[in-house]
Amino acid sequence: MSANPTTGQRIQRTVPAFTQLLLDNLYHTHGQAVQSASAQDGYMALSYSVRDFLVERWRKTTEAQYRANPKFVYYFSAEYLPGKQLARNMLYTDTMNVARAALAAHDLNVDDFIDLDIEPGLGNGGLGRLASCFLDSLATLDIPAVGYGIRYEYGIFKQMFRDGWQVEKPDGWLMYGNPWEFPQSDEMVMVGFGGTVESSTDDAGNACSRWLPKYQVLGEPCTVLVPGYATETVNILRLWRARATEEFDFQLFDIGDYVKAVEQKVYSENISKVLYPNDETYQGKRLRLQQQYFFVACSLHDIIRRFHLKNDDWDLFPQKVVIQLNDTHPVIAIAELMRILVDQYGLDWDRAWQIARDTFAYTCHTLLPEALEKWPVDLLEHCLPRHLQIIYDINYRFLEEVRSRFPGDEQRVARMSIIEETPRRQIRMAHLATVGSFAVNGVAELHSRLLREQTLRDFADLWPDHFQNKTNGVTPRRFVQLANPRLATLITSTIGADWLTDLDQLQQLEDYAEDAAFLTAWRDIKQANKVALTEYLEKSIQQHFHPDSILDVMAKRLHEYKRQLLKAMHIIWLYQRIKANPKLVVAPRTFLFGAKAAPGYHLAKLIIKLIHNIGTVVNPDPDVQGRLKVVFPANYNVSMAERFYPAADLSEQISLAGKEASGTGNMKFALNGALTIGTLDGANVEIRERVGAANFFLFGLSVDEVAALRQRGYNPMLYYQQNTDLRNVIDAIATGGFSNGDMKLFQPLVDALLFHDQFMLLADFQAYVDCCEAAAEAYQAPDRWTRMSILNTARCGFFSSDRTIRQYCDDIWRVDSLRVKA
Ligand code: NBG
Repeated sequence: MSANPTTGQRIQRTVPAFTQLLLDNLYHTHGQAVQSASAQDGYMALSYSVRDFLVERWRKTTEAQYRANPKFVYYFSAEYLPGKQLARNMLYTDTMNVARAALAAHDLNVDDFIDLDIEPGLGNGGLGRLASCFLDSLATLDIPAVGYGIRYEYGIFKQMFRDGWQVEKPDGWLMYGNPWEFPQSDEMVMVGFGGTVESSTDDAGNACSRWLPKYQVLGEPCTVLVPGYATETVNILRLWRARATEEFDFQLFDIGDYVKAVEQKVYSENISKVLYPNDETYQGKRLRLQQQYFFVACSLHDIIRRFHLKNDDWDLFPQKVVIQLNDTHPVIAIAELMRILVDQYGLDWDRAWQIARDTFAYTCHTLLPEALEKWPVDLLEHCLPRHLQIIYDINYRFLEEVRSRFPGDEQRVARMSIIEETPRRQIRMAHLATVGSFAVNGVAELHSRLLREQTLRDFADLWPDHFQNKTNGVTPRRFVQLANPRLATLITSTIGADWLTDLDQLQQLEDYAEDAAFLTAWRDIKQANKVALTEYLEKSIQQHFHPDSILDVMAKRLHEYKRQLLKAMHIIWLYQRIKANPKLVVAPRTFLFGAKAAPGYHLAKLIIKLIHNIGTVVNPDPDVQGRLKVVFPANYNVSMAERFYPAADLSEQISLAGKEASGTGNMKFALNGALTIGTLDGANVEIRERVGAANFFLFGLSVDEVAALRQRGYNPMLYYQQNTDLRNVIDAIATGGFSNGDMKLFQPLVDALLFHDQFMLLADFQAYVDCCEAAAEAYQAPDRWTRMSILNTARCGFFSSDRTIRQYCDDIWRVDSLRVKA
């Protein structure tokens, strides 16, 4: 079938047309004949065919955007976790049914191809997934937007378990090709590194600077299409890939030094080679700084090119461009834009600064000091000497402003400076971000308040209007419709399909919370989802859990502040109760974990090992009689998460209050009808407010109580001494109860608990155990539990990322939608 040259339209959504398209793509695009096609060939042909539908919309979107010359949102993020794309793209192009029918005619099952789709692991956790939810909502709301990031050749490591220990393997996700990206080498960008700065004076006597980089690296954009749901808009995500300017050095090659001949190429291309697998910790590694600069330099170049397509007055820039900085990772962009405006385009400093400051907005995603990036001054001097000068200039002017507002308060000046002087001279990227942006936001009410009152308090004193809150959200398309089709079907047949783009509509489900037939249908779906999950686990890791047991799930990155160890301690507590009295009536429970630990985070890895060892002791114990089960499949990722949410009964959100900025898994569980057991932390606070205190299992210290306890002097040992149950739990770990008598293995965990307990597990232990008991008790009344479950879904419409994005559009970005005509 050939394209219609005037409309570009060549595809129709009918089974014969789709069949033809598939064959055409298999043969012409992929170069394979039907007779010899493998499953992978079929997958590629199917993906290309679905992509064809997207391309048509993309062309239309690009055209409409070009014509309208609107303001664009540019989302800068070092991480994205888009999840599998084939099923999503089929849903969004409405091609699932024709594809299924076309394939069935050849005895092929569309689901087998969906399984072959690879998930890009270009992020660590919540921050990367949030970026992908935001792109989804931006397109769905028809907002002109482009995401920018890095095309890591290796994403987040693949996790395996060997004897209960985490083992990491490289994630070669591009091994079999990627049908979802368009490499656009004609739009390659040159990026400099290192070198020196040349100072001179222009004809008018003004000082000028020119950066003379030591070497250059090419950035090649790979464009991924981001469709909106139920709209024509297809936005793009541009991921930059580093390429060497020279393939090899001919002179060295000629004299036979083949390794040295390609050295520069290897060095350059290392920049986009691999994602740093840290979550909430920052490592001052040069390559990481190079990655950050590389992608923002490429992206700014691209943005300015796009701006100049239709505009030439720089003062219009902030009216056409808003750049959202996703955490501190892209913050060097502020200095880069200043460099471009001042050094390359000759704008005077004040005008350039006005433009930069009106263009950037910054989202902070943490409260942990170790996650706030700081770059050593000498490292910057070496890699980006001109940027360092610019940062000094920004800081000089900024500190003048602080001094004039708070005369004589030099301590404040030192606290607020972009440069930290001791123990080592470092650039505080969060300060640079705050100074160089017109808005700063946190990601949940509580988090935004703590940012204002603690982390960035001095800045909030200076510029109170700068600070905002934008509570996170999640896309209901992926996390309800695609992940939980049974529930989605029930919801749509009950209240219609509008909830998918207007999640507040879920409220209408409240009317059915007393309807016996609806309750049964709801419960049956949860049960079916649990059965499906147990079948999947059986098949993939030969582990089974009983679908009648309470499915209690803790799935998130492994970090001490998230307190997976507290969950482990609860399991041990339960086990000890059963051992003490095997006839005790306890509700059967399955504890399901999903978590990756940063490869260098030893305590986190030890917690993984402990959870595994608890499973090895508890699962086969005849006294337990299958009433407790610990399951911990390896390699938790977006696809696995999509299997967990629909099946979960209980969602564990048990971080120490004041540590989890927001959480987004908490929202996904609740939307799928899981009840939360949690602390007053991050977005839990808002979830509880919405679903109602009666439908949320709350425990633990509040932020204020944590602060007061620390003030008084927290001594974990007191709790250990005073609480027998707690002591028994810790003693069992310490004396080798879960390590075949080895008293050394878990000693670092025991010591951390007894002598530091930074995250106050011991203080919250009793409250947590009691709350778990209350939840298990509540589960015994199925109708009441189901009603609570329905109310969780019905009242969580607020947590749609569509709502979050609308708020960003109205309060920060000031952008309008641009509807693309069909
Ligand atoms: C994470 C927080 C989460 C939050 C996500 C998305 C970082 C630095 N922060 O609580 O820990 O939900 O960001 O905002 O990864």
